[in-house]
Amino acid sequence: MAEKIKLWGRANSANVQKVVWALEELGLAYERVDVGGKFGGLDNPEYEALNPNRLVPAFQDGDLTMWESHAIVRYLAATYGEDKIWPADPRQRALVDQWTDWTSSTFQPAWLAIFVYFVRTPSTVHDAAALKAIVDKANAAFEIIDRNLADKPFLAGDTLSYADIVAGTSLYRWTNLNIERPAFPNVEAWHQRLLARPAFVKGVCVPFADMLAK
Ligand SMILES: N[C@@H](CCC(=O)N[C@@H](CS)C(=O)NCC(=O)O)C(=O)O
Repeated sequence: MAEKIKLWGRANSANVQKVVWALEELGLAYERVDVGGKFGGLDNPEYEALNPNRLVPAFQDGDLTMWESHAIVRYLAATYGEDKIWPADPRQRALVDQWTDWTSSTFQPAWLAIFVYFVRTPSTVHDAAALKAIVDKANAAFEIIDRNLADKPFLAGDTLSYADIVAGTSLYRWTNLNIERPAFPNVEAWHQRLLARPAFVKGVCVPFADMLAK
């Protein structure tokens, strides 16, 4: 029998959450091992052999060992997705890749900067102007998503793709942090659509209060 898929990484890591969501979405059996954050373990030579960056996630499927969350999600989509989260049509696939690459280059750095601010900065020393500058940058990226979703339910079209998985992981934290959020009705409708999916709720809606600076 094939070895079970093994995912290394704490459940409250955004990049691990993408992989959990994809695994759940595809109904795959897997084992997740808590490493990173308060669990430590990333500096062990055994872990470094799985991910030389000493970051989570790391991933194993049989004799395949790999890292980089988006590449892992793409692998799962290609191997087990059939036509589910990995469109076969090259033109549709191009749009999925576009939103996925944009998430890496632009969107994730923008929204994660807000989270990192709350992780590193105790509320007693919050600098309103500095926080606003970070939040404005993230909101500009959310606005691009909002405009895109004006005429479609998911980022690349009519059905959920792995682009929704890598970008939608932002929504739980973004909506649960104490920040000013302009009304983005299409983002909100997308969020509600994702909340109806048990795989999103299990993978992404993971409490994070204990990660924030007091
Ligand atoms: N580009 C990498 C980034 C990985 C990354 O930055 N992981 C963070 C958590 S989201 C990490 O390992 N932090 C150290 C820790 O958890 O202890 C990916 O997408 O897999």
